[in-house]
Amino acid sequence: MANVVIVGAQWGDEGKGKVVDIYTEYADEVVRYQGGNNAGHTLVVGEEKTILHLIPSGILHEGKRCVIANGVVLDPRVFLQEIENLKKRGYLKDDSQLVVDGNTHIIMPYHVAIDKARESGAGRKIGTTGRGIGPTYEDKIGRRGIRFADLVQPEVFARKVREFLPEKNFLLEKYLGQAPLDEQEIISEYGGYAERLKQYLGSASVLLNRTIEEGKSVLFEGAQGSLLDIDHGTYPYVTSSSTVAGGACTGAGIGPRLIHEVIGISKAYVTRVGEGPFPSELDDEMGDRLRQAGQEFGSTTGRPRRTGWLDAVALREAVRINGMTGLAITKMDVLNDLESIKVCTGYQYHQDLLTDYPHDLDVINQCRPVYEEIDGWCTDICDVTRWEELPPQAQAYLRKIEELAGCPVVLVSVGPRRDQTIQVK
Ligand code: 2SA
Ligand code: GDP
Ligand code: MG
Repeated sequence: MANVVIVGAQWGDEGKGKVVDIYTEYADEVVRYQGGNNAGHTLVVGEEKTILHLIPSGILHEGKRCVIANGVVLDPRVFLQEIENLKKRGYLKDDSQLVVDGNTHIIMPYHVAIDKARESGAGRKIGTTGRGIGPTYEDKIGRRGIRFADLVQPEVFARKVREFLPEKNFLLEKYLGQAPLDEQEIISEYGGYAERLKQYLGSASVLLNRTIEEGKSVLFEGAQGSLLDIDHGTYPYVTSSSTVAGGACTGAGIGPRLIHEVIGISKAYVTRVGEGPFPSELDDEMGDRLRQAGQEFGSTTGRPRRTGWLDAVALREAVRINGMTGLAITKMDVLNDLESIKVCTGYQYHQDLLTDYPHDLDVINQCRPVYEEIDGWCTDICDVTRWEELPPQAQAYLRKIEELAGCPVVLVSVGPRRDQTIQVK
């Protein structure tokens, strides 16, 4: 019985949805503990593709309880839409399969409006998904948030909207040049959700700790990636939550002693969407080639993702800040046609060779990647299911990643489907 945290080891979109789906088979419960519908987790079962933004990826497995824990920020419109879409397709037959913690903060229409206005204004852009994530976490930390338990009590909800909206409208109107939002419209629209949503109210901490005490297993599904973490990422070009494994404890109300494994997901190359430093970025034909071969477009916004070679400096950082016990390397098949592959082993900063990730933006922006070149395999590996069947060059690349990252590779993914997976013994 192991409780496993799955985290993105890069800047998101590493294939967490696929890997969580595989690990769910061994878990009794699956939990989202941070982020919101900025996430886009893709699962491919047979020929059917599902993209989940908010509901844990375990929902495709009947009988596995899925918990949206306190660390998440939840947009009720998106939540209801996702529930409806799942039900239409025959999933979530039993509503008790889904639980939302009462302390989960609600993404309000003003959060979305503020996020979008800031991103379209003259100031610094982060390249957010425009889903209101940052402004919602700001209000959580500023102690003026509205939580799921408030939302399902219409009077409490209305009181809080009346209390908080004037300040938001002042910001929207006077500073961001946007139309103010109507108090009554928000109260009646969201008030209408209470009836449909209250059945999902529960306590993540109580449920998860009970499940673990019963000897069952819990899987924690991280969203975004380690280098987008609010504390440890490439600040300020980060998301507003704790994306690292430690976030599972505060974000779900469990103690650190209960976590047994931390699996980091990394692509065999790197992508990033949004602004911010990316030392091994390929702004050339090779970058385009990776984007096309890997179909690197945002699962939530459709934005083209920036692409580059695997960055072992950033990966080592991710291994350390998460205390990773294993790495899953995805999208190996995307490199099938390449005669040679580069991996960034250090950064040249003036006279110095840096091997630890620098957190000063001025320093990162002046770093030049130092590469080691490795032979490609020039073979289609999409149907390989055993380590021994991988071409020697692919094995050597994976061993090189292990050595540079300082963490064993436990799983290799060679395509989007469940069966395109190699367990490494
Ligand atoms: P936000 O919206 O406040 O969280 O944006 C802040 C930064 O975090 C990045 N971010 C992401 N990066 C990769 N993937 C994400 N999810 C979607 C996907 C993204 C999409 O699965 O493809 O569809 O565009 C995600 N969510 C947030 C974001 O790009 C900013 O850099
Ligand atoms: P997540 O946010 O980490 O869950 O990742 P996304 O779902 O945003 O993006 C990963 C994309 O890669 C999805 O379209 C997956 O179906 C796809 N994918 C996952 N693993 C593999 C793989 O090994 N090979 C290929 N070609 N695609 C993969
Ligand atoms: Mg994604």
